[in-house]
Amino acid sequence: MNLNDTIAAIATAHGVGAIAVIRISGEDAIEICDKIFVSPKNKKLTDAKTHTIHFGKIVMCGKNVDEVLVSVFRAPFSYTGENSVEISCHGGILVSKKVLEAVISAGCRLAEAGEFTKRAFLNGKLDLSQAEGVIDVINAESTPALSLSVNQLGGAISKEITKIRENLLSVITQINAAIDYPEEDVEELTNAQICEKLSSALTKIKALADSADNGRFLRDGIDTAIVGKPNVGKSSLLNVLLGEDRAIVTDIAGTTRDVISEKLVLGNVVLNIYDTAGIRDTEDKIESFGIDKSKECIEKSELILFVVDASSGITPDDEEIFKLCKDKKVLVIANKTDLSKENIDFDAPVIYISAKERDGIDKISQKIEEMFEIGKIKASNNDVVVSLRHKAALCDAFGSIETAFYAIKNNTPIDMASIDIVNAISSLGEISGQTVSEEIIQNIFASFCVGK
Ligand SMILES: Nc1nc2c(ncn2[C@@H]2O[C@H](COP(=O)(O)OP(=O)(O)O)[C@@H](O)[C@H]2O)c(=O)[nH]1
Ligand SMILES: [Mg+2]
Repeated sequence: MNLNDTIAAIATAHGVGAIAVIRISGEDAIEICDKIFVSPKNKKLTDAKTHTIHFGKIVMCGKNVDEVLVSVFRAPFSYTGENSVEISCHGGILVSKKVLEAVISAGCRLAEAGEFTKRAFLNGKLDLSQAEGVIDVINAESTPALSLSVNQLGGAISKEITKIRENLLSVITQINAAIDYPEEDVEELTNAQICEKLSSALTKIKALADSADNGRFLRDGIDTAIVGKPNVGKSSLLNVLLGEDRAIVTDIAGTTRDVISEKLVLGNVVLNIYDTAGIRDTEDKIESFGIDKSKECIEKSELILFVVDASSGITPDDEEIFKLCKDKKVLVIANKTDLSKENIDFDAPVIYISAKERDGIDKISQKIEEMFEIGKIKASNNDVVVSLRHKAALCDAFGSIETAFYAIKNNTPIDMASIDIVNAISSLGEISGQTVSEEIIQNIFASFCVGK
């Protein structure tokens, strides 16, 4: 990928809409667009000031392609930091493709996935965690996930990491000064002072790393299995949560034989939800395959919606199934309260519903939010929740600082410990992108869409 090329792509979604935007970025963006742009008064885009909008036509091979508005952004005052042009044309699939074709024929190349944001990163417009925030904002499926991504885009993670890094850098500077100029009167940090600074860094890093699980639940959704005996209303629950008849519901036990998976947004939570075959002893080969899959599903889920029949009360089979879920977060859904409501008692929260009457369904999302402390996460505007990539870098940094901490505590020569502190600084730099490998950068931007 040559980053000196001028690139172009359709930035809006593929489909029919009111307008489509074709984005061009690179040194020659304005000149290239000028070749195919004709304004009513023959104004040239090359004379245009930055942040101005111009009405005119896109013309290719003497033919009008569309009437457009062209926005001009001059380096460094653009998203990418380069000269950039955005052509807003009519939002048809063909017309936007034709405008892109005209731009390409005037001398651009097609942008690769995420290349605009990659250029913004390389030009210092945003750091790597902010660039990741861009994709998270686009992909956010729930309100808290969106607000976290917007915080990340605004630099919330970068700010936290920079503070920790700067503290470690000041420790290193003072250690190095004491080593390099022992005869000079450098104010030396005592081992106790260094340990104090390292221990404060460890606390902060741990808190950040611990936030990753919450972040994953918010961003990617909670893997959730609906389990229970046959005929308790598992598939009915899935359907009522989805608001559509996704799974087959009958009064014949053993109807659901395969695992059905769906993603759904429930209040403030995103669930990757699996409806499973009811668990029971059976001679039926296909059904028992399904039951094995249900058990696998319990294993890989983070939340179990354990459905029981509130009208008939708990049976030994329910107790057995509950035992299979003992290591998981379990929410007991006592269904069929429209028939009657026995007391349902498990060592887990219980919610009474009627899937048939759609009664009590709201309480499910509220309870899940409580169980996963979603409210706590979305409470603060400045909350920082890191991704798994960030968590890995934080854990590396934690390990290095811990090694340095104990080395200094045990009076190991200070220059040994300083190597570990430098390693920690480098690990933290992977988050903001100062010390990250080209391969990681490549991977991150490859997950973007073309045009972003
Ligand atoms: N009265 C009543 N019947 C229900 C309710 N939920 C499900 N059912 C019925 O129970 C039977 C089994 O439902 P289904 O969703 O297929 O259960 P599954 O085997 O656990 O997936 C069907 O006849 C449903 O109509 C409910 O809330 N009240
Ligand atoms: Mg079913």
